[in-house]
Amino acid sequence: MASRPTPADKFSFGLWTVGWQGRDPFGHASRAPLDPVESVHRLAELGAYGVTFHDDDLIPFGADAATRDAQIARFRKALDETGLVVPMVTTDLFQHPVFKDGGFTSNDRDVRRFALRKVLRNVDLAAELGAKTFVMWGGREGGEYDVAKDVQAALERYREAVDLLCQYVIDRGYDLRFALEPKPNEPRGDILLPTVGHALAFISTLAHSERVGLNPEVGHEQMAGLNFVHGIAQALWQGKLFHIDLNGQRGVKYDQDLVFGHGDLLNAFALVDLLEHGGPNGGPGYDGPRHFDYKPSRTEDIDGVWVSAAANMRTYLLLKERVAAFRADPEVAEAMAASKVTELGVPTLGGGEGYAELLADPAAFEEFDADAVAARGFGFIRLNQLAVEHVLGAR
Ligand code: 3MF
Ligand code: MG
Ligand code: MG
Repeated sequence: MASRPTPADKFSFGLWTVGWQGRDPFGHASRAPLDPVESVHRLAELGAYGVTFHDDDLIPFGADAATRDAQIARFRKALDETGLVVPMVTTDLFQHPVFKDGGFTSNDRDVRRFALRKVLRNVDLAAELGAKTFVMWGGREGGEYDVAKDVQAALERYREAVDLLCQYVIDRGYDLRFALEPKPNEPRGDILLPTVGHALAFISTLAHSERVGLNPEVGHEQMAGLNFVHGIAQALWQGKLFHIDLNGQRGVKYDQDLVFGHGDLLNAFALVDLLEHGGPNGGPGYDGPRHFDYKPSRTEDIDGVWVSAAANMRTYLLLKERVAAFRADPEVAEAMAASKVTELGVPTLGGGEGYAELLADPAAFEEFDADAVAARGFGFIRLNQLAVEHVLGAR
């Protein structure tokens, strides 16, 4: 059975996750507010190593300087008492109605200038607290009406904002990178940079693209019907997995923010395998924070909140254990070879070969027996069943 989480596991939580009061579009809050100081202590007791936050999770929007300083001081004291670190900070550009048409891409220029000032202020706080990643989820960047948003101009404004923020961080000498968080919809009908792929393409246009990567979230890609493991594999392959939001989602529907593994468990198994071990042909894994961005369902009381926080970490550790057993199973190794999973790691061209040599190789074409090769099965189902049996603890 999986061991208890420890700081070495690098589990982190957003203040807004355990602190969610259960307010949804159809119902009032079902839980009392939670003091961030209490959250820090409880998360540390449960074995987390880090805590993250939006500015407004800690400091009420519009608070005066004295209130802001006092809140930060209380939070810092809790960090010192528990040893919890702040690996990531983010800015709330979605709750206040001033951002109802977005922050960086609002049609209203004054709002865009205010949004940038809000983020710049929070970037300073992130650097002060030692965060290495600054996440930007543009939840309100988007629209409902195609004729009301010039998407090309919005992308120009988005790039203008990210370029400015990068320049600021470079000029201040902060050891901080940005991670964009794609999401297809909710709260906007359509959000800009809706998927990992869109965000990667956007990043390639930036002035300081090396400083900008991704913070993909399990449920966000799954809301778009996409395979999260494929998205993460590509982000890793491009050196862009700067951070990750782990949670659970059951298919293409509203944003559920379930506990990690409480959605597509087999995909979660493959995800933990990829993060922990990298690809089976030596592709990179991930050593950053295992950050949970979930919501303790509205049905739970405060005890249920802490049960759910522990459940995220325990599920991850159980999957990590199951994945290790899968990787160590000789039958799995044999099935992977039989399925040619490892043959995909072999370059298609031989050393020194180019198109001329390929054209001159009769085995590649003239003598290639397509029908005979087509008759061979790949054995993927046997391999997948071995994975299922490891997940179920049957092997
Ligand atoms: C919404 C999210 C966001 C982001 C957060 C971090 C409120 O679906 O996932 O959580 O993760 O803003 O930047
Ligand atoms: Mg989310
Ligand atoms: Mg998220």
